[in-house]
This record gives sequence, C-alpha cells and structure tokens, in this order.
Amino acid sequence: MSFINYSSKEINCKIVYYGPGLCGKTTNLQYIHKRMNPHARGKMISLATETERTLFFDFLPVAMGEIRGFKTRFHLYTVPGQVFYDASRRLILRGVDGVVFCADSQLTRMDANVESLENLKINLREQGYDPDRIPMVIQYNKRDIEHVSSVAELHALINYRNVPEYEAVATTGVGVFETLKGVIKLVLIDLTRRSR
Ligand SMILES: Nc1nc2c(ncn2[C@@H]2O[C@H](COP(=O)(O)OP(=O)(O)OP(=O)(O)O)[C@@H](O)[C@H]2O)c(=O)[nH]1
Ligand SMILES: [Mg+2]
Repeated sequence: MSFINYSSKEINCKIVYYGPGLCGKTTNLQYIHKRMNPHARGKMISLATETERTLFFDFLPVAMGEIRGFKTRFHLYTVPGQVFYDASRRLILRGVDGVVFCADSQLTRMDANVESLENLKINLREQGYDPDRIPMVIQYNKRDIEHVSSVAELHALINYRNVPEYEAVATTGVGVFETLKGVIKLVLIDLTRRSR
C-alpha cells in the first residue's frame, strides 16, 4: 500500500519483481543498483543462498525525484522464484503497489513462466488484490540467448491483460530501466486515481 506522508511530503511505493526461478529478477536490481546515482539509491540488501539463489528477498530503495512537491521513493523487492518458497512470496507481496512480471524467454522455461504467473495471481488474490487490475508490466528477459520464444509467442502465453511489455537482457542492462520506468508510471497513475 503506497504511503503518503503529508507532513514530510513523501510518497513511498512498493514494487515487486516476480517470476520463475533464475529468470533474472535479482540481476535487474543489481543492474539498477550499479547504474543509479548513489545519492538516489540506498543499500541493496540480498538474502541469498551460497549459490546466489534468492532465499528470502532482495531489497533496493530508489528515489525518483519530486512530483508536485512530494519526494517519491520506490522500494524494489524481488521474490525467490523457486517453487517451494511460496510462503516468502506471499509475505513479500504484502502492501505491493506494482508488479514487474519477469519472464524467462528460453523455450525450456515456458511452463515455468506460466506456473509462476498462475502463482502470482493466486497470491495476489489471497492478499486481497485483483490480479487483473494491479499495476503491472511484463519483462521478457534473456533475449540474448539462442533458443528463445518469439515476443509474439510470449505475449500470447503470458500477457493476457495486454499490459506494457519490454524485451530485456538484464545482465547487460538492456530494457532494465525501461521496465522500471514503465511500472513506476503505472503506479503513479494508479495513485492519482485512488487519491482523487
Ligand atoms: N544470458 C543471460 N543471462 C541472464 C540474464 N539475466 C540474468 N541472467 C543470469 O541468470 C542467472 C539467474 O539470474 P538471477 O537474477 O539470480 O535470477 P532470479 O530470478 O533472481 O532467480 P531466483 O532468485 O532463484 O528466483 C544468473 O546467472 C544471471 O547472470 C540475461 O538477460 N541473459
Ligand atoms: Mg533472485
């Protein structure tokens, strides 16, 4: 739930990167952390296993300038994609304002993408959200790999809401900030609509 503090003139929003294991969620945050002005971002916190799989979450706070005199801060989280960490995913979704669904473009990961999307819908509903209305963008990551599905195929498989979609190579940063800006835009539109 976005938090507006009128006395300190701050808006805080929570964005969650969701998607199957190894699709590149943590890599997105690492790239944002690396490329953002240190004044505009806080520390990145990663709770990972020894093999770098996300164990609980990654967290990165970023500042995005002012809107009508209010400082805007976005708290970026990733969930652990591995199927058995579902309780953690549910917890991390609490209070979410916007979702980046990160899909793995590799042909071998299509079932995992669909499974993760279904899991997202279930967990959003459980938290009282309508999965068809929450601000969301989709990222088709790993476009640099050889055996990938076409964007049209991915769109047909995943993007049933026809939300903004971005091709990405998170390791080199292609599409990473476009994705972030896309979800922030939707979150702010939603915030304006709700506070009217
Ligand atoms: N070739 C290629 N590799 C990528 C890309 N994005 C991420 N990777 C690699 O994929 C692996 C998994 O990336 P992570 O960011 O840890 O994946 P994750 O979604 O956070 O995985 P979990 O924490 O287990 O859910 C790492 O070795 C990354 O370097 C990409 O666009 N292209
Ligand atoms: Mg991770």
